[in-house]
Amino acid sequence: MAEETIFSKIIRKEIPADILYQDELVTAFRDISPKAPTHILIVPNVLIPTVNEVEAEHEQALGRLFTVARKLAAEAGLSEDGYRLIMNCNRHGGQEVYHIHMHLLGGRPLGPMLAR
Ligand code: DGP
Repeated sequence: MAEETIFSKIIRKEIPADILYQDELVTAFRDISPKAPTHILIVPNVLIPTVNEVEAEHEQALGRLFTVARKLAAEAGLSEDGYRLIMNCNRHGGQEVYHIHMHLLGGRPLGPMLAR
């Protein structure tokens, strides 16, 4: 069994977070340390530690990440100018919380995808 992270507690509303959306598959809440005017995390409710543990049974929840990202981006007024979706994996990817999550970033030009 994978070890739970702070995100499981946020999903269960055991600790506070600015939750913008929740359904039976995913939860979206504002990042505690925003890197852009809009910085939202969209997470599957089921604990999947990294993309390396993704299985076919997760496809519905992981697809929902995108429909919720599209909806929240539109609500934040980001659709036309654009935004960035990021999912980090393990050390080289810069993953800090081992419960996979999609970052939705926008509200300013975000610059090149990667710093050298
Ligand atoms: P990553 O590096 O991809 O694992 O991103 C983890 C993100 O999670 C990072 O941007 C900060 C955010 N984060 C960490 N702990 C908390 C928390 O307790 N609450 C919220 N809202 N965000 C958190």
